[in-house]
Amino acid sequence: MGVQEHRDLLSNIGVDVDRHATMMSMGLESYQNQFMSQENRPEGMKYFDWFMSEIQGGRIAEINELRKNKKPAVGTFCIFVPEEIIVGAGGACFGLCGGSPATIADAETELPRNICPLIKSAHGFKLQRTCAYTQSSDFIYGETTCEAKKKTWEILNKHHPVHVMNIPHMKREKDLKMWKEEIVEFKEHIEEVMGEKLSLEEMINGTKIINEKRKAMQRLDALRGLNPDVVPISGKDALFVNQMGFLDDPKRYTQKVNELCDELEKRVEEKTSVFEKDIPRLMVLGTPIAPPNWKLHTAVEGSGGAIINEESCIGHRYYKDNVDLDNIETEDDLMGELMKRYSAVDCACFTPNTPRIDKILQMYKDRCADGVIYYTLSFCHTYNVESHLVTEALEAAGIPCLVIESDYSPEDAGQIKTRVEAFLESISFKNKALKFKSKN
Ligand code: BJ8
Repeated sequence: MGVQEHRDLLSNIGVDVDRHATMMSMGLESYQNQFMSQENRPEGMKYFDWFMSEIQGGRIAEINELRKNKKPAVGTFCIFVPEEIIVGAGGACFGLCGGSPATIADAETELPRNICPLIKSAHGFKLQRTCAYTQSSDFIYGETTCEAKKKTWEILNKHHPVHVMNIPHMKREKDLKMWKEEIVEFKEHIEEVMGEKLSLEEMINGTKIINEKRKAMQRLDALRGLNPDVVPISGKDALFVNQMGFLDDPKRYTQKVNELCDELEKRVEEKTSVFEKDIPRLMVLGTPIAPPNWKLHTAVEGSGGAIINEESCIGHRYYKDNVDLDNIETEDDLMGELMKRYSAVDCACFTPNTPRIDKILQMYKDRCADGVIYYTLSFCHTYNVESHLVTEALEAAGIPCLVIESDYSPEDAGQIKTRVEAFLESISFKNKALKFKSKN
């Protein structure tokens, strides 16, 4: 099982198999240490442990089987790419955002040092040929959300075909009109790859599959965060499940997340928690947390806190909205509903982006959280600058907040842990004082 069994396939798609095998064995070891050592994990995590072992093996074989049948395999970097259309075409859509420090030095041979690590890590994977997903993609779909990304596409395109979707930075009527045209163009591009037209039924079918996937993720979000007395799954495990949603087959993934949720429902009923009672409940806000970037969750949950939600693109921002299929009669109706759904994404690349702040305050209240961590990747200017507005609103609402800016290097792990410990201590102190006050 795993990459060894698929060496021929990996070599055929241009993976540097020896370097890839070394990287995978390090990744698996890190996963075992950080995830499998947790106590009282739900049984349903066994599937995701298995998926991790096949992440660059069995799943890659599945994707390449689709390609053999002329189905599109599309690598993406953003939740703005309408995966419904790719899945409707019978193809595979997968995330390529990098979360590893191991490829950054190679990336810096072509990219400046002072840009976001997510982009550098992914670019480095391409230069090293150590990501079997990148190697399996017929093309990469980039977007124009931030400066680092949109200029990187021009360089990445020298190594792998990249198409770019123009995402507006405002949401005025004229911007939304252009956005809808971009979705239509995207569909036409997928048709070009397939060599045939996509029917409305196929696209509706793809949308139904992805709606079901997002519903399952919403269910997991509710179970882990909306029950103030019990945390039935660790934040680290829930994050991993969300991360795998960008790689796994969507139908199988939905089934496995729902099975996990059935188990979590029982845990909630029986008040089976993976953490001690009264543990500080934290939300994480900010930039995407791509695998294997588990640094923050490991620091928080190894210091006596529980993460009950990620307000991030690998998290709530991805699954919060579904596409309304109730009144679709024509392709134009569907394109309009896709545009509506995608333009509800509250990425910091938009100006203004006030709905994000209102949403965060509501999420905090609904989850009876005790504090938030605003997490940005270094050199992510949009999320970094927006942190000022978000933290101002949090402060006005009396919500404890810790801002952490970090990259993928392990060097600041100790410093992050110390800051998290101090933050958790102050929350515990505040909670104890409130309890005392309410008793007297
Ligand atoms: S919708 S958050 S996935 S753009 S690459 S913006 S971290 S500097 S990923 Fe994103 Fe789409 Fe928005 Fe979500 Fe910053 Fe880095 Fe840019 Fe990034």
